Amino acid sequence: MGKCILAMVAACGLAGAAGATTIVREVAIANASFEAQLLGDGSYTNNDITGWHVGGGTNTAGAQNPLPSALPRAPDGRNVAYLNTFQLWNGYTTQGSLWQTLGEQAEAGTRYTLSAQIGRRLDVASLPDFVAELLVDGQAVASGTLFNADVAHGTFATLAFDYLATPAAKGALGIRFTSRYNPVQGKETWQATIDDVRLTAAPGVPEPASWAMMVVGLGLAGAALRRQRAAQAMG
Ligand SMILES: [Ca+2]
Repeated sequence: MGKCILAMVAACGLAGAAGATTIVREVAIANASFEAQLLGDGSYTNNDITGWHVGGGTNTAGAQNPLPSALPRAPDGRNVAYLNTFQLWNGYTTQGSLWQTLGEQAEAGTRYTLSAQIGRRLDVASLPDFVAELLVDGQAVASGTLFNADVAHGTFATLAFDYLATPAAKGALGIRFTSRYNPVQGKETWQATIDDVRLTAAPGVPEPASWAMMVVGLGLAGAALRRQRAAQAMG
């Protein structure tokens, strides 16, 4: 009897999960495709991207409209953002960052997925080490990266990672990209380009581990029921 109940409930539960309508929605990001500034072919801004905070020093981050000799085409629109790393004549190293706080609070139980197109220029040696982070109240709660080998010269590749918000995550959502100087690059400029940043939110579904716990729990309940019946039969 216990086994029948267990099988029935587990089947219903799984069917419910599979049949549930998952509502995925976009969380608004200001200037997510970096098109807000009108830039001529090959031109760029220096530490100035509408809707984003930019840091790191001269020529380390900005918006640009790349020439075909740098990148064949932006994945979305004409402009992308760039993050540089390089070493100055005096040995001082620079790395760029751009970030923004979103107008939405983190909600426990929601699964957030951050994605972006990451480009590697034709005329720049390598993609710098960089990290993309999802922030809650200014603190990184999840992060992702792509390495040089992940992005062919002159192309873009998709970076995506997700985060299931915990009840402890309280505060406004935010996004940050930071490039990191790697000593092997010496004095060369390395550059990552970014386009089409997206953040989606969807109701979290139980992880496989949660299903396993539920099934174990039902099994224990079934065993207790069997013991109870056995005791009644004997009495
Ligand atoms: Ca764009």
